[in-house]
Amino acid sequence: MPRCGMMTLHWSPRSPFVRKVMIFSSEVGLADRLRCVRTVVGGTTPHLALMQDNPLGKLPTLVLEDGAAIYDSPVVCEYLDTLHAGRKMFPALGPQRLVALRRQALGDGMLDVGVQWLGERNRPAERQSQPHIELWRAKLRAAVAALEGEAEALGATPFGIGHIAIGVALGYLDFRFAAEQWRDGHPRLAAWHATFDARPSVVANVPVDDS
Ligand SMILES: N[C@@H](CCC(=O)N[C@@H](CS)C(=O)NCC(=O)O)C(=O)O
Repeated sequence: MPRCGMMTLHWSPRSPFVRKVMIFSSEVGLADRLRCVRTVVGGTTPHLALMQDNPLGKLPTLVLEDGAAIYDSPVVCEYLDTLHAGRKMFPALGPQRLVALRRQALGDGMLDVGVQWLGERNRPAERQSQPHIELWRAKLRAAVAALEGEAEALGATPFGIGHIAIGVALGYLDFRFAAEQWRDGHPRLAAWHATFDARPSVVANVPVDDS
């Protein structure tokens, strides 16, 4: 029998990894099971309370009904996928699962690069490493170019965890790196992302910089 208690999500409106979990929970009908607690991370001060639940001090961290905590976003999403009776967002073992997990890794990896880049950008100008910024720019451009080649396949496969991760990663480029204009030269990917952006789960979880 499905369990129906509340879970606590360490949450931030500007974290793309949290956004991924929020969109996922909305897609599978579990958004009302999450009690979101605004948790501020970043900078150099350790968040000792969060580190009780996740020693890495990262968002998202989900505290279950019994007090056990799980992280990171792939683990949280895969757990949420076990809690509903609808179509699964993580395909069962087989080639489709491998594709979905690889897409998730690409989207999450783009976010890792973007979060690093943002951290660098927030340092005093004279301490920023231009070679690192160029490296991160090159990686994100390569990822977008690879996704342009995969856009039609994305549209043709059932919506799932890979789509969510990639959609959130491209949304993060809009949120933090609009000047990069990732849509230029990538019309198929831009068209696919427009369909992603129109989903109610995505509209309900627009990123906000509340700093
Ligand atoms: N692999 C992790 C990455 C999570 C992550 O990097 N979260 C950022 C916020 S967007 C964070 O908590 N940063 C604070 C820190 O690293 O101290 C996931 O998928 O959840």
